[in-house]
Order: sequence, then C-alpha cells, then structure tokens
Amino acid sequence: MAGEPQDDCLFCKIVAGGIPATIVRETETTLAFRDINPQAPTHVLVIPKAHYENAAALAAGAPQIAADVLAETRAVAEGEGLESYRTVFNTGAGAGQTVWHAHAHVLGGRGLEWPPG
Ligand code: DGP
Repeated sequence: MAGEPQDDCLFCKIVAGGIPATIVRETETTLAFRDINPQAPTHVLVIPKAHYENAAALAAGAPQIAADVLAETRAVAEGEGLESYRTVFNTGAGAGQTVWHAHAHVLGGRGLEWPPG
C-alpha cells in the first residue's frame, strides 16, 4: 500500500536503519543521505520516509510530503554551501530511475552541463 514500508525496498531499509548510510539531515517526514556513487562533489539524496515508488506517485499520494522533500533539497544545498545546484527526480526506467522509492538528487560543487544525458 502506498506510504507503507516495503520489505524489498533499499531506501525503506535505510530509513529503518537496517542498511547504513551517511545521513546529512533528517526531519519527521524526510531523510537526506549521501549517494553511494556520487556524480559530483555534493551528491545527496532526499527521500520521503514513507514509501512511494517515484516522485509522481509521491506528488499524487502525499503532496505535503512532496513539498517537504523539495524544502529539504534547499536545506541540503544551503548546508553544503552551494550557490548553484541541480535537483533531479528520475521518474521511470526510461529516465534512469533504478531505486523504486521516490528520491531527489541534489548535485553541486562542480559545473553542470545542460541538457543532461
Ligand atoms: P536513480 O537512478 O535516480 O534511481 O538513483 C538511485 C541512486 O541511489 C543512485 O544514484 C545510487 C544510489 N544508491 C543505490 N544504492 C544505494 C545505497 O545502498 N546507499 C546509498 N547511499 N545510495 C545508493
């Protein structure tokens, strides 16, 4: 069921403390931790603690938590001292989503080109 923890979800396991992660920030509804395979000097993932399979499902099912995730991307960028940064939600396999728990990538600390690949 949307919002409920999933036994087979990597990020639900991180939320539950079953898999270690380098936590950057935590709120009642969100968790921010460093990406295991960083693509920039700062590469932090901001996730809802509740399980939604991607950003679209989160926006539809829990818009306030979606807003919390977005607010946390700003807080992460500020905490990392980033004036410029990119926030990315890969939604669907064709867009590069590989973990099926909604997450925002916060990338910064180097020049970022546009368009992305
Ligand atoms: P995406 O491709 O948008 O679904 O991004 C998933 C990201 O999750 C990817 O950049 C790598 C990261 N990731 C995968 N497994 C782990 C893990 O066990 N720990 C952490 N911290 N990040 C992970």
